[in-house]
Amino acid sequence: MIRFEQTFMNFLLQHQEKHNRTYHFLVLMDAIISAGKYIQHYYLTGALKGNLGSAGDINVQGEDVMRMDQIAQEITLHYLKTSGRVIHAVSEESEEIIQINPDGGRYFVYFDPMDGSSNIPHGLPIGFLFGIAKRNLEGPEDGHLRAGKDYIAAGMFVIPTGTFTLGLKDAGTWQFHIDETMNFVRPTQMVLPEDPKSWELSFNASNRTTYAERVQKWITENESKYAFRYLGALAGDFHRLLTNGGMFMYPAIVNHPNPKKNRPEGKLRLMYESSVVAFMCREAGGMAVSEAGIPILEIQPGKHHQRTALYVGSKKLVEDIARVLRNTG
Ligand code: AHM
Ligand code: MG
Repeated sequence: MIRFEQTFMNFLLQHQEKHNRTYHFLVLMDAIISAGKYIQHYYLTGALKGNLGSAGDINVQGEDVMRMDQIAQEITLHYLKTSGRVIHAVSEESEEIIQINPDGGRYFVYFDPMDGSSNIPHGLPIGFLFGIAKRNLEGPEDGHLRAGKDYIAAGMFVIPTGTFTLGLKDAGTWQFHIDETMNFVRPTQMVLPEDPKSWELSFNASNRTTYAERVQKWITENESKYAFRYLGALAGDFHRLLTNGGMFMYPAIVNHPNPKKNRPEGKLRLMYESSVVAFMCREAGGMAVSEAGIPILEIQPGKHHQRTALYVGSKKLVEDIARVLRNTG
């Protein structure tokens, strides 16, 4: 007997039918899945084709190297356009908001097609992160930039690992694995573990002395309780977190010996990095806050490439550091 696995598309179709939703979201997700698979293919074959170098390099065939992040951007925009469902997109790879289908579209997509770029030359995991919001169907659409709480879904591919994770509004966070036929299959609901024994802490330790004193103090008091892991690609670190629990943080840099290198706003981008993992984390029972200790999902972006500090993970741990950040505990 052949053992068949449920595919992502079948899972989503059932989800849409159960909630009396239209198929527009399926069409959009089909496009995003196609982009994810195509980027995965390019990444896996990249070292041999010479695509993992930096732009300006020449590959072994004597051709100009196209940077992987440019390739991933081109692929994603192609599929978003052909879906016919996207009003406009915001991408880390494009300075401006990208108008796609302002009249007929239904969704806004915020994405980073190649996050964790320092891993690219090594072929190590990177992420394709995306958040989706819907056009205002009741009144006039002002096209404003949405806070994470207004996303209807957010997800990530961990490439080339072959996993795809999607948070659906009020319907959980689900993980899928790529199979031999390049289908994402076997939906598994992700729920952060309550038991701290598997929890891990994840932050760039070399930045540690540049964090606010209260954050440094919190780390000193708490780090010995947990294992430490850091991959340098948010999607990969967050992927571990979803199974093991704990906290990933990219705090504000406020005490750098060279003040020009301070990043009081943090490093990660709100719309297509922090809000994306915060959304998936909420749907898996966790939470995320900013340097001010307020929920990431509540932050209304003022500009599309806005940055924020990020503390995301198991509720108890994030609530604990949030009290410190708000100076209330
Ligand atoms: P990128 O968009 O330039 O790749 O930067 C985002 C990445 C995240 O994936 C990762 O968590 C973080 O930056 C790592 O930064 P650092 O090298 O400063 O630790
Ligand atoms: Mg990025």
